[in-house]
Amino acid sequence: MTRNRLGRRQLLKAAAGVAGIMASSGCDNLSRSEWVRQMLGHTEAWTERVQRALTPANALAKEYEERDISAVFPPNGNTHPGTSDYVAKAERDFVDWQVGVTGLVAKPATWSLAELRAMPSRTQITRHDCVEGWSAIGKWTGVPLGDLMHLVEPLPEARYVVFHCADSDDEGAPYYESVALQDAYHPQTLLAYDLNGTPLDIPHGAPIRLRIERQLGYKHAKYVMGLELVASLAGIGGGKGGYWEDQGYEWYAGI
Ligand SMILES: Nc1nc2c(c(=O)[nH]1)N[C@H]1C(S)=C(S)[C@@H](COP(=O)(O)O)O[C@H]1N2
Ligand SMILES: [Mo]
Repeated sequence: MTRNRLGRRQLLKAAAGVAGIMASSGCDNLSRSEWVRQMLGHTEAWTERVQRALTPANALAKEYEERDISAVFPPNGNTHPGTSDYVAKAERDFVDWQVGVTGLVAKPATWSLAELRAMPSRTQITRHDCVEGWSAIGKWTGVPLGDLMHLVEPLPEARYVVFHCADSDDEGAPYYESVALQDAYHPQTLLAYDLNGTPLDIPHGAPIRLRIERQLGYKHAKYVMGLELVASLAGIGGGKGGYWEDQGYEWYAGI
């Protein structure tokens, strides 16, 4: 399929251009730059359409070998939620932490960390790519999000899964993310609780964080406290589907 490959290469070249701008200006400068924000807005729908057309919905991200695992997986963004509630739960190794699924589901459910750990798990060695210009290879273990979706039975009108996180920025805006319900069923989309064979530490998102391996780093929500299924992203946070998306980043951050 030479034509597809060519198209994909051109697409990746265009994406690399945007990533280059992001890397050279840094996330913070980028979010304040109005022209970049507008450019991202224009390319967004196009990017999702083109990428979904070129890549089958269930295509897997590349998986690596044990020997490829990075010696250091740098933490990025918030590295501690810092709330008294989170601190209290962390001190008790999250034994009384729970995550629930609410919103447009037939059977809302809540699980403890022990219950999640008792479910069938998947382990995958993948490369994490951050728009700030670094990447790292890590081994993630967790519950496939699709398994949890089967348990809660999404209603027909549900289109997105929203991840509510424990951390906020300096102005009190909470970190949150969202993905298409379709991508929740991708086999490499996990609620991960182990990194490189040990329980997630606080900098990397304890007790669970999202892994969504065909998307960029900022989609991988850490400190997940609750999931919500919705028909529209309007009315959540700034309405663009995620903390960084509200600052102008693309919602569909496919790689
Ligand atoms: N809750 C929360 N999730 C988050 C972030 C954050 O600041 N808060 N940063 C994102 C970004 S930009 C990246 S690159 C990854 C970093 O994951 P790591 O700290 O495990 O390297 O987490 C993402 N998920
Ligand atoms: Mo990132």
